[in-house]
Amino acid sequence: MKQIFTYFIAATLLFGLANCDKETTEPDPPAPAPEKTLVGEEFAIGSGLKIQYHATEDPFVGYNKIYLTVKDSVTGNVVSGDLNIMIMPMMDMGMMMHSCPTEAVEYNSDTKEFIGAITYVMPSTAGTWTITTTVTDNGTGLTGVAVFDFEVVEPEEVQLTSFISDLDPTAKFFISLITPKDPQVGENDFEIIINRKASMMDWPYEPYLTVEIDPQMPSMNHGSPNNVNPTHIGDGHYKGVTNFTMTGWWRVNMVIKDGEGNIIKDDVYLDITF
Ligand SMILES: [Cu+2]
Repeated sequence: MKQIFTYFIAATLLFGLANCDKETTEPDPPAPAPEKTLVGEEFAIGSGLKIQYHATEDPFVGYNKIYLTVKDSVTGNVVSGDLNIMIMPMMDMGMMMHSCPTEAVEYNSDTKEFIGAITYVMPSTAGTWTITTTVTDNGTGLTGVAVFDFEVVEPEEVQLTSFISDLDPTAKFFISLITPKDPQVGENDFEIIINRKASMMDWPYEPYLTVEIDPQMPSMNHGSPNNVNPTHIGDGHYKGVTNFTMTGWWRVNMVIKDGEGNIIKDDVYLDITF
């Protein structure tokens, strides 16, 4: 009898612990993915296809993730076949034309979308943006070109900053904010992409830099502990952690060093207010 009772106690304890464990490890529900809206829809002349350009925000100066859906221009059915898509943004400023940084479009078989990125470097108030999208259907061998033109706006809070190297007046860099987009009090993933303007048409990403961050609240004259300097994670993306200890206006100050550790700029920043 005593033995059975002991088992009973043990079972109760185990059950209790298991229950307790279950309660405390229940994960927070994931934040809902931002809603995507249709930015534009154009026929890819010559291919029998049309392309829809979706984004979670209206096109803005900064790093824009883009989601392209390809449809049969007659039936309207989503085409998920073997396609290649190239994007070429161009800004016509009257006296001159230039492109901007892009990320190669890749197919996501789960969502049947072609996902890439464009970093618009200027708003449409300075000229006209056109995004030439070339789609090749590897099945039929047909190629078509769709041209998008829409407004690119300056966001309320700057998402892209540029600077010229203190060591090389010909080297111009662009830093774009990727996250946080929806900052919270506490530690936030801080991700940026850095590109160099090699020419009007060539804007490669920069993988060899060192970035040191120092978030400050200028209005209250304090910083925060436990920040992690962003390090290169691939394709010019640098990821670290910013700790925002309260809501308000934060200035993430950055010191940028070259591959040898020489400071190329020590007064760059991105403001994040929430
Ligand atoms: Cu321009």
